[in-house]
Amino acid sequence: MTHKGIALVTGASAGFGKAITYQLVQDGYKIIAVARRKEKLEQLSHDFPDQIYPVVMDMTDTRNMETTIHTLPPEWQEIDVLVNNAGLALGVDRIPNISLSNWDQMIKTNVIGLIHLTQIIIGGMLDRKKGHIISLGSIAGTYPYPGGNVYGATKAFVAQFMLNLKTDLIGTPIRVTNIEPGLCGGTEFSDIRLKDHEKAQAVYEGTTPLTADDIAKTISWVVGLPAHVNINRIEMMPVCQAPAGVAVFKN
Ligand code: 8X3
Repeated sequence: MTHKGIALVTGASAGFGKAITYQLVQDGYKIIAVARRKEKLEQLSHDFPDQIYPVVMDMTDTRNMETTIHTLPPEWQEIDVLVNNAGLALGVDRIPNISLSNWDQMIKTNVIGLIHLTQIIIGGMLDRKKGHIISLGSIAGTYPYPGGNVYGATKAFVAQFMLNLKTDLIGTPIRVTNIEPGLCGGTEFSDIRLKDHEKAQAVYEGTTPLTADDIAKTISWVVGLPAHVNINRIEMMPVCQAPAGVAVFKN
């Protein structure tokens, strides 16, 4: 069966990454599904054995990244779409009551892992004169909120990196898009962030948040646009959310 191309999705084993993987399979792509959790990846590739190639990789282990990508089987080497989805938030405590190791882990995954993987994959895209790099940013990269500190800063980095990437790549056919979602439910995001299931559930009480499928459908649309159309960035929120929050301290 012919396919539309190969997409590499990081953080593919759950949440946004899993929804993006299934959506792009439906769209006719073959997927290199990257994640740390082998068993979860095996479930994905069990569902679509011909369309999904699982790769166990930790985004914070940049030493092995290049070898992992360059030793993919020959039929999986020509990556057309890179979806930099892997990322996490840890904690909502305010400075200075934070964990430096949480900060380091967010920077290693959301920033260092993302830029290394992008740099490793972009060379092949340029050689083949074809490619689309999509990153998952966040509204937290634009709007500050209490306890957002380094998480928001990593997503501000991603937003600016993607704009600068687009700028460096002018004159090439490579497309570059940053997707910036707001409140999004039904994933492990808040469980990982808060390390407390009840508190994580409470984040979404009384709301109709975005879903991973909403994000996947948006990516499907962005990827499916004609080759001359580049969506630079998309900010998405559920209807129940608004970008207001400027604080005034009064005595
Ligand atoms: C996820 C959205 O609002 O929790 O990045 O920062 S938010």
